Amino acid sequence: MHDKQTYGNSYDNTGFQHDDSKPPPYIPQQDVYTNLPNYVITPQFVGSHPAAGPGTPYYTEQSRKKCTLKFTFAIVAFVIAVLIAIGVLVWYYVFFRCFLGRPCRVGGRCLNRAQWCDGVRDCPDGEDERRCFRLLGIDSILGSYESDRSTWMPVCADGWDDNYGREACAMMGFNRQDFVSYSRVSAGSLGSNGYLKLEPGSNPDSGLRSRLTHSETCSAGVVALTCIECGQSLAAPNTRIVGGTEAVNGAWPWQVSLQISGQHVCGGSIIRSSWILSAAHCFGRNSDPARWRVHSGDVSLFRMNFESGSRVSKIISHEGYNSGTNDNDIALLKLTTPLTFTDTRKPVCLPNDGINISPGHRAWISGWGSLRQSGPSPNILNQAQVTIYSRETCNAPAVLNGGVTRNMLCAGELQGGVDTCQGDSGGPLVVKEGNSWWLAGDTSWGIGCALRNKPGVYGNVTYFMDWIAEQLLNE
Ligand code: 4AZ
Repeated sequence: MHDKQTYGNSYDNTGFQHDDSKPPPYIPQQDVYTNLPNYVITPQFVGSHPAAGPGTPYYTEQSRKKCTLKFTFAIVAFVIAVLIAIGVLVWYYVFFRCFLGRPCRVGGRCLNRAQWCDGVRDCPDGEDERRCFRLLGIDSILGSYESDRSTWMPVCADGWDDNYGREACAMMGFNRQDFVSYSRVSAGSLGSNGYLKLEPGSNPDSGLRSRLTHSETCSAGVVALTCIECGQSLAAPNTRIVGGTEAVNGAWPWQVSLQISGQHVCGGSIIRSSWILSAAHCFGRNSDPARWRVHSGDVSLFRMNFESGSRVSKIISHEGYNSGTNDNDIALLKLTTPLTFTDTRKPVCLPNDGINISPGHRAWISGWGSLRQSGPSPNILNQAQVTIYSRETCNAPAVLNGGVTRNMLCAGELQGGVDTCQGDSGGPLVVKEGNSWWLAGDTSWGIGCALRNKPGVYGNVTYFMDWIAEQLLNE
């Protein structure tokens, strides 16, 4: 965590090619093959024309016809090859792999859209009935995917109870034991296209999704769910602080220290009692779960290291992580034994759809990373407030020069002086919306630390929500 402005050397950004390093554009030569006068000698005939004898011209009417024929044949062959390639691609994506959405084939054909989230398991692994529920906005309103209309709709609270709530939460990858409660709230504009409502008298043994049918009206408000108590801080600062300051216990209770042989290596965030979210690049060289310990529940590394920490049973790095570009820099750690939550050890909320993480929004970063580039690291957790910038701002040539992809989020202070640094990686970037703190990013990369015009880059957690749900559901 940086608390001071430094103007050290910066790394070259290799994620972008200047135009002048690209090959020049292809400029077609006009009429190279057509309209050739008879006496022009084309290279393939020089000295090798079979009809050419002493005193005879190299180029004859016959050879000109032959040449045109060859050329026509080449064009036809090329067009056929392109058509075959297009045909293979269409077959591969439409019928074999399924181009969009839930990739599953039934009877050799890609599953029809109307069969997603219709309550019937069509795919062998039930892929078509996964990700059919999600939470919307700061109220965590339950939404379900309506395949007939290809849209998400709020669930009406008519006939709802806690057991349905628990089931919906479990289908989104939450633990049933973590379920807190459901409440009824006003749908507002969310209900403008109608609702999904429990059908009275539907078979209680069939899946929840198959019991929901479309309805234009809803008399009891819509369902809001607290699937886990999350994002509650005892002592988060509420004043603006420039540069880093020391955090107090309970301010960021989701912050963990990921260690190897008693040494802090990376940060991470508690998202469930058995799951830590961190950055994939932390595990490039150290992918063996047995080497890692997860320390939590205190701002002091020294005090935490009196205890042995939690063991890790599995490390899931994003399969699309690219160490060259830092694309998809996210990982999940499964703990051998679930954590017991306390005032200083609690999960952060994962971002619901519709949580405001837009440019200009203020966010907080925390970590035990170095206090300046190549500088010392603190024993006490540091915290700082940063501004979220748009991808356009960050991708400007003078800033991060095109290195920020859709699955990254960029935040800091353009004037420099506040930033994450080495050792903060994997740790949280959080925003407060409503009464809760939401995990917007995981610390990923940057050019130096706290340099002017070099904000830090974070994994965009919202972008990875489907990936996260998939990993939690698979376990
Ligand atoms: C690092 O080396 C690192 N300024 C993390 C974040 C930033 C720079 C470096 C962002 O882990």
